[in-house]
Amino acid sequence: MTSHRSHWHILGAGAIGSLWASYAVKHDLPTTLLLRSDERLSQFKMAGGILATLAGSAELLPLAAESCEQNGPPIARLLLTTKAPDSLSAVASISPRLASGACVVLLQNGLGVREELLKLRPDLQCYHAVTTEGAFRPAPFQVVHAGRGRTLLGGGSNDKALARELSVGPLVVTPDPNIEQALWRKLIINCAINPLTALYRCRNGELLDNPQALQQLHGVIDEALCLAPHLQLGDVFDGLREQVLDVVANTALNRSSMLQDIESGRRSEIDYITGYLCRVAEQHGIAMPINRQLLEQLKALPGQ
Ligand code: NAD
Ligand code: KPL
Repeated sequence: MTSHRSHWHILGAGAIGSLWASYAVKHDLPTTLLLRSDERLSQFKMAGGILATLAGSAELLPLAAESCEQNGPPIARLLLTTKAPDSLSAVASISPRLASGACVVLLQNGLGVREELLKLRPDLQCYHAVTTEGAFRPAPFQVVHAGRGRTLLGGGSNDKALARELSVGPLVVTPDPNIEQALWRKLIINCAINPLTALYRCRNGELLDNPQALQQLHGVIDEALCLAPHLQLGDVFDGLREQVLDVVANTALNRSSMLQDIESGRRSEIDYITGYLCRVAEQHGIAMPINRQLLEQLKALPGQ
């Protein structure tokens, strides 16, 4: 009954990639995880799959997995769930397997990866997805679905079919013909919250209690608003300040992904968040001193 469903490969078996893979296997979407090396693949096999806590109780899901170091059948549909800075090298490692004109859905925070991938492989059909699902990885090959959200997908002529295919169980993916707007709104939300929480080493909600951080947060938004007329994206930034403050309040207890990256010495997504905003502003001759300073401060931290 499900044999007509396309086969998806998922590159980036972290929290979000494992979340999609886990629901996919439970809802009969043929899916294969792509692990970075033969060594990771042996560890995965030893673990017996992904230990997934999707609705309170944990279950071991024996997912199909392959190593990026081995050749294999051609890949026609790829869900890319690496962090933004790892994307290009990850896709390059499987490029020989990526079919000509393959569909690649970028399910990530930040912007700028699409342009990098298209330089590497101009034939790819790249789509963007934006999600507010929440997942974390308590240990390798484990995932917890921590918060239900929604996911938008767009960027090409096949939005509807891809969104339908990637809707598995409670992960509902909705095609969005205005995905650029959703991406920009999410980008500004991340520009306002992520670098400040990483620099002040605080939870999202604590930004509201710190007058200096709050002033900077409003400064980030003011500068972003100056860009709005140049982006030709309609009313994309209307109500943005209120939306940022709502996200801060609704995720008050969260430690942002950038704070977590900085604290664990991983490279953060700053170049694809604040860095992207600053690059676009520069192309339009707009100064962004507050964002630029945050970018420089973040990049001066160890490991960045
Ligand atoms: P993660 O760090 O848990 O997962 C990324 C995975 O990519 C890791 O398992 C890593 O080993 C793998 N990877 C890196 N380089 C690779 C390579 N060369 N080959 C194969 N695999 C490679 O990150 P995440 O939390 O799943 O986030 C993924 C993206 O989704 C990020 O852009 C993040 O900002 C965004 N996001 C995450 C959440 C969430 O709740 N976790 C929510 C919304 C958006
Ligand atoms: O997307 C996020 C992140 O941490 O990357 C926010 C919305 C700031 C929630 O923590």
